[in-house]
Amino acid sequence: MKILVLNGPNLNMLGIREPSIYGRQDYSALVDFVKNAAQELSCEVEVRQSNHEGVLVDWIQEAYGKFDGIVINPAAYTHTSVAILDALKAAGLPTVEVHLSDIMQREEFRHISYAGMACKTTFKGLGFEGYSKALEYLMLNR
Ligand code: CA2
Repeated sequence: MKILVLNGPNLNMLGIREPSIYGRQDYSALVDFVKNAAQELSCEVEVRQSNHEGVLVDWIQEAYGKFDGIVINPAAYTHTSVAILDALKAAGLPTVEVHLSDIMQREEFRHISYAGMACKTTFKGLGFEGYSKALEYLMLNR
């Protein structure tokens, strides 16, 4: 099973500010964590990050026929992007949404997730662990 892991804007800044919300570890630690989790689950992963909505849309479209599933943390685009929602629907791959923080316990504008409407489930508020849970979910529900 080959899974595309996508991370949205500012996640490359992890560990630099707001450690009380996102933790102290940086983005490269997140990539290492996801790769280790994939190895333990015997699945293949490709991990990408972009600050640009259109790039994320392109990657989702291109995943069709190349990957068996998507794990996505769309970051701030979660709450704004109908384009990412439409791309996920168009690609039609099993997709799981992840958020490091619990978006439902934060500001009201973070309570809506457009991307989540095309996802099988969401793991939120579990930090890095949410990504391993998402990979596991895709492996068990393929
Ligand atoms: O909790 C999550 O994973 C989020 O997707 C993270 C996004 C936020 O906009 C979502 O509402 C929830 C933010 C990504 C990282 O933002 C940083 C901000 C300051 C310092 C470092 C990263």
